[in-house]
Amino acid sequence: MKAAQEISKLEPRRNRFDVEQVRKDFPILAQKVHGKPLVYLDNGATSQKPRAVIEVLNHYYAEQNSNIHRGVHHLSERATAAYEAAREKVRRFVNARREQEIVFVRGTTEAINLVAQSYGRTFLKEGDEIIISAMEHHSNIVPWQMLCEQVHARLRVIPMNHDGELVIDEYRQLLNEKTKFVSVAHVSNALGTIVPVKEMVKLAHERGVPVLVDGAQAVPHLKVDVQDIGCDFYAFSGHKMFGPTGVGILYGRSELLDVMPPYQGGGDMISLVTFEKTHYNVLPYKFEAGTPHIAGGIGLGAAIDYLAALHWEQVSSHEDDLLAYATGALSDIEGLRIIGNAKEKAGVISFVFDHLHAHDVGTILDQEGVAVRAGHHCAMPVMQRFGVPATTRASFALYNTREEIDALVKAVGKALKVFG
Ligand code: C6P
Repeated sequence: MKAAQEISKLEPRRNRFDVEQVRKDFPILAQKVHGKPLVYLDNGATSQKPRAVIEVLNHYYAEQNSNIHRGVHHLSERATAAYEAAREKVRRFVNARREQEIVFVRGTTEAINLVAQSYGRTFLKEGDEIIISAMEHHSNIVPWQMLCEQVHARLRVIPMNHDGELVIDEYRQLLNEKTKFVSVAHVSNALGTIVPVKEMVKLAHERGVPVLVDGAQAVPHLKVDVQDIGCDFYAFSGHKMFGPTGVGILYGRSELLDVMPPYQGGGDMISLVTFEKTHYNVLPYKFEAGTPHIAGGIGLGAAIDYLAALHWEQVSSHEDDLLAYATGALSDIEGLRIIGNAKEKAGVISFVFDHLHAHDVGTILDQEGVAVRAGHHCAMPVMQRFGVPATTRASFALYNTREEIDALVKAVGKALKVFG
């Protein structure tokens, strides 16, 4: 394979996506770390924020700050309108049928816990089975294990092959009359695998089994259409798609949300409270107890506006180019092994060296200004499947460049020199 720098010279960019212009929208990227230009390749953990989002957050606190759904005064009405406008932006972003199907939560983790506790505790019972996959993040394992303990259900796991792809035939075998729920990631955070969720939903629905898709790593990379996927629930976090931390979304089909009890009790999720009985609010407020992350919701709306102004096809082809370029360049390094070689992948590359710990690699990379994640990526079973304690993970976003991948490759070379 050609060296990274050679590929860079030989193959001009295939699209007209102006990445330098995009980079100017993200002020944090201009800084130096340890005297080197920051190369931020830890987007799977959290993405950076465009100025448009930062300004909306500032503006909210400087000009609009007020509680929502409660006040009769001007500021409260403005804050409520901005928050509800953000809900509509999210609805359009994932193509949900109605705003009532968009529940603001803290993030993917809370969304999955909500479904496990509300739907799961109501509709699952002893002997029932829940299917997840071998590539799940802990957030899509532990809530189901907790539910299994509570209702005495059983967790079944779809295996994956050595490339990090789910074995769909095994999934078919696992689906049976005891299956009462399926919950799978759309994109693996540790491997980058894009999972054929539409096909998997179809197979589950043939048996009347509802499906939750964990979209945490999908929304920054793929055009998500919940109606096309056909899933019953779709969970994601704002902070991985250029929005603020502390806010995320649970999309749920209203037919299911309607029959689910609230997850938490408190203000805003009620229509009438007496000491004898409480009547719950309508959707989606039934699931939104307490004062929400108002600025976060509005900021997430701004992140969606930002993405909507870009051409999705160009963003996709830029990210595909980065992934192909990085895969080629890293594969050239002697002793480096990429974990996760699925045919369909989003912008994530996990790699290991047999005699070098991922944390040591990550530390040297940091000295070179290159930010990656090293560890188990909250997906310990994935590490166990591949027999490694940890990987070094580079995860890309739309503002990354081939030059940054060259810097990554150079820094990995330095780590190899340092640790012999
Ligand atoms: N993965 C990573 O570095 P929260 O923390 O709720 O925003 O997202 C949880 C989560 C759920 N599912 C998947 C597939 C994820 O990747 C994550 C978060 C980060 O890979 C932080 S551990």
